[in-house]
Amino acid sequence: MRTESAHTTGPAAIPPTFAGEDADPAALLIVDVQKDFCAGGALAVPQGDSILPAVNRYLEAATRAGLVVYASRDWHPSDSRHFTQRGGIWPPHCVQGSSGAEFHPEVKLPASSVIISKGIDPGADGYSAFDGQAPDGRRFLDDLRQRGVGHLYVGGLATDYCVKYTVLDALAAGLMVTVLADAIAGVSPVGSAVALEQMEKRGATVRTNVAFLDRIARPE
Ligand code: VGL
Ligand code: ZN
Repeated sequence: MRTESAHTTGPAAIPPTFAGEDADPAALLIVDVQKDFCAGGALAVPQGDSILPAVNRYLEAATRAGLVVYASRDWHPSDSRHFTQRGGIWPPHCVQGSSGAEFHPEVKLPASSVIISKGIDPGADGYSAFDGQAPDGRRFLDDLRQRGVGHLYVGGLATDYCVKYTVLDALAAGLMVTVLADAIAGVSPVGSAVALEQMEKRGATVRTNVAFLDRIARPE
């Protein structure tokens, strides 16, 4: 009995996937915190501005912990089919190069942030950051893969549209996803509650006050 149990304990008892996934680099993605989605903007999300302090706390904590920081932006051509005058459901917003498309001036994005532009195709809504591209033209998923990112932490606007579609695409791509519940706001309260349920059902973890402390490398 004693000799047999010696064969079943030790390293084999550690779930093989856990250590690997957790050791992968992580990234923070802040979705669409742009002027048009905040108070006074063309498509203001109720309470959109209320997430700004939390977003800044996460940006600071992520930078300290060495996470890659991405910021997506809605970046539509003025003739987008996403807009009401072309048959879509939204008033014009985040038109490429416009003031409303700028990041909110209070968001403290580190200079090293990778900007992901999405909604560029005039024929598509482009809600998901995974429809977007990095400044060098590479798709978001290719950039994540190149950096070996295995875990994406997500905050931003709006819970029931761009955050939701981005999170579902991230899960479909096999990434671990943590939704930062204190750093998101939605267009509709009911839509946002349903969206969070969908994200959790597909495997996302929803958390608040994430400090990324487990990501900070400590000397032995
Ligand atoms: C978004 C509506 C229209 C978003 C973008 O960023 O969630 N919502 N375009
Ligand atoms: Zn849009």
